[in-house]
Amino acid sequence: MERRDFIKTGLISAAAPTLILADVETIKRSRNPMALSTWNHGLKANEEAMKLLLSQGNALDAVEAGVKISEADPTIQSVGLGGRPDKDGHVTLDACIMDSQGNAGSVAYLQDIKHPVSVARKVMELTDHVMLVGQGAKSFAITHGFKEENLLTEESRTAWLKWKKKLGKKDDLGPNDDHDTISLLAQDSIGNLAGACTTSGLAYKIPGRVGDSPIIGAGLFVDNEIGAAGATGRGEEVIKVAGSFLIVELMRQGYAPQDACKEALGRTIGRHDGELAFQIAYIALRKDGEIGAAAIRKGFKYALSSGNKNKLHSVKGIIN
Ligand code: SD4
Repeated sequence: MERRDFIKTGLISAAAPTLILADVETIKRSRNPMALSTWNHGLKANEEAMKLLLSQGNALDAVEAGVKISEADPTIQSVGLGGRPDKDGHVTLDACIMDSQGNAGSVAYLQDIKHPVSVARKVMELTDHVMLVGQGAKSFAITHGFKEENLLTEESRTAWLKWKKKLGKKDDLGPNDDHDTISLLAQDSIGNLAGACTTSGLAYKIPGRVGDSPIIGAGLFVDNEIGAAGATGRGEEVIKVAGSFLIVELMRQGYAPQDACKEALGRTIGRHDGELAFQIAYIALRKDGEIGAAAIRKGFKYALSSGNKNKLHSVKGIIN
């Protein structure tokens, strides 16, 4: 039973049973499946997600299958295999997933497992926890059949070694503007929403650092009544405003998805005087299919797919 059905049933069942039926019908009525994701590689992820969505697959399977394409691609250096490592050369991955029932699973600081999003899904479905980190997450993954493998490709290793050579004694972080985290939001043919977010985090981060991507409400949030939102960019700043949750709540209050994304960015911009040296971008998908996307700085792109269309769109930055 949908949460909304339950609420409706609880509130008005005695008075107006026909209304309840009508409402269930509205929820179940068929919709145009859609996939919305961050960055250029979102196109391929959407394509995979849409294969499922267009054959009556559910949104949860679609978002998982979609982002797994990015996780498995060694040329995408901010997600999964081939991700840029931390300061010490270790690839550490963060991911989360949410379904239409408000269930959530997440892993952080996971090493040597190519598909953190699938481990996150297992956490959601097989445990009563939401988040596993580090060695615990890895042991859990191995117990559930995930293969241990080296995720540091030669290309990422060479780039890391080059970065290390240039590193000054006081530097703690590497480049922070090289973002490509994938957040993917989808709606299936019965109107249900789901989302996934997966990343190797900031390049050359301090070992142990976890960003927004595996944090429910920061990197991703889904409320099947209202909509879904996902983030990419400087995770610390997304966490501080609970960015994705904020966007869904703003949509609940009546903000259009686009305005909700901008307002969430405004909260961050408002915390900083003058020049912002980092990027954050959000995407949002409202229950009725309207979407929004906004970024602090220029350069952000999102991929939107519905029907047989799958297109990349550029977003103007709010401050440049
Ligand atoms: C993080 N949000 O770990 C991620 C970084 C990112 O593409 O988006 N990279 O903070």
